[in-house]
Amino acid sequence: MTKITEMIGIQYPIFQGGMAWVADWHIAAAVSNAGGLGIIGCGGADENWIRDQIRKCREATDKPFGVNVMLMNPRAPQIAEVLAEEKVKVVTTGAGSAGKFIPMWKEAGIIVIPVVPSVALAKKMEKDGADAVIAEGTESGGHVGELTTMVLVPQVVDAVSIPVIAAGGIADGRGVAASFMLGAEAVQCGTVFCASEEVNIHQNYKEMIIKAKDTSTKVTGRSAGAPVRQIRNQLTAEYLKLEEAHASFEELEALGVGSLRKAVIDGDTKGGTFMAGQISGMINEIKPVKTIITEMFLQANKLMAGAKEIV
Ligand code: TUI
Repeated sequence: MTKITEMIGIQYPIFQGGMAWVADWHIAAAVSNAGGLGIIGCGGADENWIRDQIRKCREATDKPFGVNVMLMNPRAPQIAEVLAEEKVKVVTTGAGSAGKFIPMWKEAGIIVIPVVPSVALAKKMEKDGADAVIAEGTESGGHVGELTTMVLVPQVVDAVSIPVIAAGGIADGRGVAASFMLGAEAVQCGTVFCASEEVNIHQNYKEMIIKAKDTSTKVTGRSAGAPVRQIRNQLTAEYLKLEEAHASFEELEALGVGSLRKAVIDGDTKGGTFMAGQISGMINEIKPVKTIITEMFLQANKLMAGAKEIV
């Protein structure tokens, strides 16, 4: 039991990251049914898609679940309204500042938890009325900030009074225990749920993660102002070569367009963007969601009980 499990009414203090294209109702319902907080990721989708996903998720679970809004999506304002209408239990946000939407969501009774890559944004979100923040380190897959989980989490914990959820590089009980030692009240995991039986993505995506080693991810898009961590392949090689040659924003965008769909739907191992975190190297097996979560917390509890003997 932590402040987060009590606030949301979940059994285990674990969120599933709202991964664009990957996190639809299938994985969200599976995680919620296993006692964590499943999250539907809006990514670049529109408000009709998300309304349909919320309804499907409500049919598949009677447990709390959340929705993530990717704030770089031009339709974020319309999506924000649908979430207020639907009165979803939890909203998380990423890739921007959630400030202007928070009053509308709070009025609808929604628990609002933005992802933050820095202390400054964590403080701003607290001031704007967020209920908690997810401090996400650069170990994560997808759109990343600069700081690692190890340095970001304790600094955010010291800077705000609301609960902090740790994200980035967590995929087993050691990561969970370490997060609690840093002052977190819960963890958020993405990559490990991409290697689950229930996630609705191409088998090649799952296998890319299983085969990855510690150094298999690369960050592309730094020069375009949108750094994205993904498993290296032909596309990342081409992209990084273009970036080194100071290619224009348009050229880079042309290479990346539709590439996440190519990964998730087509399983295009050469031309797809396989967003995944640095912890991919430690994930070697595809498991049911329930097994992932229960093993993680069994190990974390053992480690934390043992920690009393160390100190
Ligand atoms: O958002 C994520 N991860 C994502 S979003 C995504 S979709 C995408 N695809 C291609 C290019 C860009 C996005 C894939 N993965 N994680 C949460 C996160 N938020 N990481 C970093 C941030 C962040 C960065 C800057 C949050 C706020 C922020 O603030 C800027 C500001 O306006 O103050």
